Amino acid sequence: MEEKNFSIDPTTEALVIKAEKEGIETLWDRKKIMKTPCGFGEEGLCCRICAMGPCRISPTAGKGAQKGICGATADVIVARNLVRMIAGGLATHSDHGRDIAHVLHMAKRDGNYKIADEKKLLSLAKEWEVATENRDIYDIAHEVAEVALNEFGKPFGSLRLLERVPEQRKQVWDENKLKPGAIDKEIVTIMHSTHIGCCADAKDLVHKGMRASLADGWGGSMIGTEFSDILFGSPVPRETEANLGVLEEDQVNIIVHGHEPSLSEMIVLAVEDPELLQLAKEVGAKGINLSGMCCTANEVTMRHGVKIAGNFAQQELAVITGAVEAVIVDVQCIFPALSPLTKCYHTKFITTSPKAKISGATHIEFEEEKALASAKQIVKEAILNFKNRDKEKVFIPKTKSPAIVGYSVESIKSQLDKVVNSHIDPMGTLKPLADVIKAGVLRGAAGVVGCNNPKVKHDYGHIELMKELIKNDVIVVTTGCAAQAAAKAGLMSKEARKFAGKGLATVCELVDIPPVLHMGSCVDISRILMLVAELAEMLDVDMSALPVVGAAPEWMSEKAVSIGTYVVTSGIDTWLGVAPPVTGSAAVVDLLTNKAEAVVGARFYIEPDPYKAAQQMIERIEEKREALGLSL
Ligand code: NFS
Ligand code: SF4
Repeated sequence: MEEKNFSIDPTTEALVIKAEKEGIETLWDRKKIMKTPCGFGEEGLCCRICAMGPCRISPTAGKGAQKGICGATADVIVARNLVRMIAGGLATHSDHGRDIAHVLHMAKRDGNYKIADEKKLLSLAKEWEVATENRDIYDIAHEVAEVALNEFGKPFGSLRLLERVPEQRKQVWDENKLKPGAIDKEIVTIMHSTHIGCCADAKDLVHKGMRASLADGWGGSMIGTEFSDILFGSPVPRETEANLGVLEEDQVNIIVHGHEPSLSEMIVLAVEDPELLQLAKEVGAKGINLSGMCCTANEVTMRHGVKIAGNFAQQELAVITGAVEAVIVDVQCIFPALSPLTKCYHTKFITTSPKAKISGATHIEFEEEKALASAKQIVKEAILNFKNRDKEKVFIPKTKSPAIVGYSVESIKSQLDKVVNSHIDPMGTLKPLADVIKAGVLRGAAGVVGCNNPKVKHDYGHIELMKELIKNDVIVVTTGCAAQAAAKAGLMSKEARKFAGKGLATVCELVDIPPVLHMGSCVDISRILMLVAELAEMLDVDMSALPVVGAAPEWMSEKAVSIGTYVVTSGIDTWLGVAPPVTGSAAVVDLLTNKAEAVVGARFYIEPDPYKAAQQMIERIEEKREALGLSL
């Protein structure tokens, strides 16, 4: 058998071998069949925007087609394709935010959805000037939800959450006309401007993309995070376990996969239902074992400690264990491949969102008004499926790692309170973090986020980069599938201090945190933005001056393009481990990896080697420290 070399995760290799024996394909097989990706597409040089085309521009200057039939140049085609990716990512994240706002809008004291964090709701009400005196908390919630829902389509003005941005950054955006309007409008503007015969200026297109991206990070995503916290509670540190070894041989295994916590929160409640537990016993199972994949896993692990089955590249492998009774999905990052795959096993593949029906799956529409009843029905299906499990086909790898998750900005502050002398310093701030950065005990901070992508060895990009950074006293915060990679690799356990440099290890000891902090799902990168914003205010500098960097070593989705862009536009340098499809235009590459810095104080770096990327990130951090006059 040929040697497997596409993952550093031992469960992945073991299950791919099982799949091969059973004649089952995985993403790596399909990748092989795909052979080399289309060169035009890879460089962003293929345009399918109108039916005169498709047009493809020769990547060699002076040879072959240099323009589309309409005359669009490589620069224009590449820029249009790129900003359409941003619009796609922005649409996805912000539609998630909107859905959660709708859930808050229908929250009721005696309903399925209640308010879990009143304090956060009241502070948001104050921020948005919603009256709170002598009002029922649910009335306040509904009005706050309405205000949020209006952010998507308001005809005038910029987004309310931009008020959270430090003054210096606001000025940068004002001066460069980067403040986004209504969230939906930003998406529509991109779709309009990239229509045949509309905007044909690469620089202006990229500018539109940057502006729109801010409506993701400081708009839709932030609404998603805030409202999820209000409804389901702001995360606090808690213990969990990660990797496919969390599946249990003698229990009904249910996996929630997708993104919006409105579904998974109800499943969390449903699996604790005494009647359903009884039913599980009746079918011969010892219990119901819930675990998660992708961002849904992040949402429920942050708030309930639900175990993490794996990240994006492992979704098929979970089914291949033969031990999963149901994979319950809502939206985003769900392989259509799960549909035929689950048919080879006994696994029920249940779609729940009208936005994501998948042919071959069982669709049980999740009706928010009767959320818990819908969730119970879905769980019941899974339990009844236990009897169909073929014991001969079951193989659950033993591998799993303990992890501490749940680092919202609030919980990071309360951890930091452990080292505050309350007679001198205020409690509940980031000051201790700012102090150790100033003193050089920590050199800086890095956000390592994003997906898995078979162009990179599974989890290798994330883990090697994180290890290099923490070894060099750079604290790492993470979300999404990168966070799950870290949890699986043991970087979120207290023992992981042994991988940290002396300074970081000391901080971890004193503050009682792991060196890599799980901050949630991808919409929760808004938490990272708030963390950086508050740190900038604390040090009274612009966000771009901080010794803070970002990276997406294994990114693949349009959402990631939008994220990377809003992170850079927010003044934070960002390293990509996979090149985006822009290399067909030297001008666009120059805008992103060079010229952006003069405008927003940050730029993209493309570096597939995690060691080199770490080195560059550390150098950049040291440059920023020097410019700030911080201790060397
Ligand atoms: Ni983020 Fe979450 Fe994972 Fe990538 Fe997909 S789950 S929103 S897009 S693959 S990190
Ligand atoms: Fe070709 Fe222009 Fe149509 Fe694109 S918009 S397909 S470049 S003619």
